[in-house]
Amino acid sequence: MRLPSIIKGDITCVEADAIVNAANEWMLGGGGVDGAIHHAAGPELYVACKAVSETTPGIRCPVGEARITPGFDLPAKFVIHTVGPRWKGGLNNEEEMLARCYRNSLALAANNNIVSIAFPLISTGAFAFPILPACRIAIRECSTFLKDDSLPSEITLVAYSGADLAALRQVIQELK
Ligand code: AR6
Repeated sequence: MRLPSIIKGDITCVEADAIVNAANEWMLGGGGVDGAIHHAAGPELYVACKAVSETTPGIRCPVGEARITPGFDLPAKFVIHTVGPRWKGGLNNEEEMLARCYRNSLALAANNNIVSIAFPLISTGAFAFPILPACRIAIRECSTFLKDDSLPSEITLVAYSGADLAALRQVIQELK
């Protein structure tokens, strides 16, 4: 099984073709990694996000889906915005919705001939998804994508904290 690479750091500094943003359905910025990405990309990112068409009033990216914009001032050429589920106890399809974030982001990357992509741990901050199940889903979905020879062929999971890095490493150990 091919596993995604795991690093600790700030995703806004990662030199991949695309980085993924843990956005919200409005896609107009926020806190956490979303705020950091908008800050590093510069104001053009907000303009590009605002130009994304709305599926229903105010909603540019429903939970589990993904949208792409340029990366502007980021080292990454593209930002793929996805919206994770808010954790509400686990009985509201949260696991499947989180899996869809990874799957749809990777499919959108493939459609844009993206070779390298880096993800933060979607939903594990403000949206309160428990860290270990979130890491299991992230690693499983990335590994599934890496099975065939299709793009993207270089997938990195970026842990922001030491605790998140330890959780990712624990899941890798479980798979060995
Ligand atoms: N690089 C990598 N990972 C980061 C960075 C960074 N610079 N900053 C934070 N993280 P969160 P969510 C990690 O809250 O849970 C926003 O307001 C963080 O430690 O950013 O999906 C949006 O607008 C955590 O592990 O995203 C939405 O409203 C992970 O990124 C909402 O929060 C995700 O934490 C989305 O919540």
